[in-house]
Amino acid sequence: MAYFNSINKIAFEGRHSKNPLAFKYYDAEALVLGKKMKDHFRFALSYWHTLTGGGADMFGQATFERPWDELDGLALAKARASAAFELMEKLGIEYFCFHDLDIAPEGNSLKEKFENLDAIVAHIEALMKQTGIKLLWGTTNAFSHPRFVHGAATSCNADVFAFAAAQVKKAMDITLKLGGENYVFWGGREGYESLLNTDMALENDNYARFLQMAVDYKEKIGFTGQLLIEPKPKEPTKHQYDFDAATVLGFLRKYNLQDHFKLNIEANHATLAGHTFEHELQVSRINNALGSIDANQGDDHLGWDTDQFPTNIYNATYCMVEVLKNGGIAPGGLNFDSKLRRGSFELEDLFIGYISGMDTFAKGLLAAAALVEDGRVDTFIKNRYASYQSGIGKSILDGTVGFDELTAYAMDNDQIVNKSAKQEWLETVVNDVIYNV
Ligand code: XLS
Ligand code: CA
Ligand code: CA
Repeated sequence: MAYFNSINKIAFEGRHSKNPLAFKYYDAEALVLGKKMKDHFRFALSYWHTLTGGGADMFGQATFERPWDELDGLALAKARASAAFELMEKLGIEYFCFHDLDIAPEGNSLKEKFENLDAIVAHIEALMKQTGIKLLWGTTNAFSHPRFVHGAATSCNADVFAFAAAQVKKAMDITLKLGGENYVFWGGREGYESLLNTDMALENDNYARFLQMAVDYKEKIGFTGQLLIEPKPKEPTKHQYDFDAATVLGFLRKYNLQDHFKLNIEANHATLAGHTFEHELQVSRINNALGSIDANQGDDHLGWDTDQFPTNIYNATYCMVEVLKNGGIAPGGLNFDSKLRRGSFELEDLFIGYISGMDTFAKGLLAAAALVEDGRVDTFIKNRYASYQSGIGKSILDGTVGFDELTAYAMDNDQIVNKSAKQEWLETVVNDVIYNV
């Protein structure tokens, strides 16, 4: 059964098109720096916002009008899966990602939950075969149900730790069965509200124990995909353990897990942490840990995780500069961890949201490629550090001097001359490039 009958496959019509249901910049097969646009991104649909989100917020009920909402149980789950694949095919999106809870009903026991998952996975597998659409990553929702009130792997209750482990095991099995290329851990409720009731050291150790079990299980079942951790600083808990990229990298190194995990960086999680998106991407990249990207944006005037479809071309440009410098994002991708505003409740708004996000990133990719080719920014950065290419700077890099030698050098060179950082000029270079692509 088709759900979007009035909407045809979305075509690329070029930048002068005024058709809301057409791409203006995203031309999947077009080559950028010798690679197809679609392969730069590996765009993925996020199942939770797109299929299960209804637009409810803490003050009001769901508003979205969805034809599958008449159904419930497994029939609803199957209808949503069929709708997801129709949507992806029409948008030309080749990957999807999901939480276990997004695709199948919870049931009344763990056994029932697993049975529901098996039933729906068979349906999804058939849709994947039929369409050629692939799984970017699977994950587990270990944060919504009341049992996770105190966390999952960091819960004070060992029964919850065990339940979460069973859930992750099953979700990893499914990810393997569906040929998923990554498996994501987002900390959900792994954090705390008050130290008055929290043993932080034990919670941290347990979180590491849990992740080590996931690594062991991955090896046991022969899952060769990438394991990813997604940093987020707050929401739902006040102090999330996976605060930002640097915190997660420090945690992984403390527990000797750094060779097994890369990072899934989300745009608005970066801004909630007080960083820019590109900061988080670059911290990951220079630590050889950039694994995948959740592409969305927050609202400049709201301090929470609004998960909006990305429209900010500067952010998309800086993001794609990082992706290009990373040599691409595969086996990760760019998933739209984005949802519609509550007032955008019509079915076609789903298409408009994705088109807008894909066009924003396409424009960002073109600008990023132009910026790299233009070379003015990279050349400026290189020259800014020229003092390390010879003389005393080179000795510092070579490790041939210490405080004594540097003091002797500084005695004769204490009249320091610095040069301007030229930020305003560099910002006009970026504008110049963006305006002209
Ligand atoms: C929540 C996270 C979540 C993860 C997957 O803020 O973004 O959606 O991506 O659990
Ligand atoms: Ca996310
Ligand atoms: Ca988010």
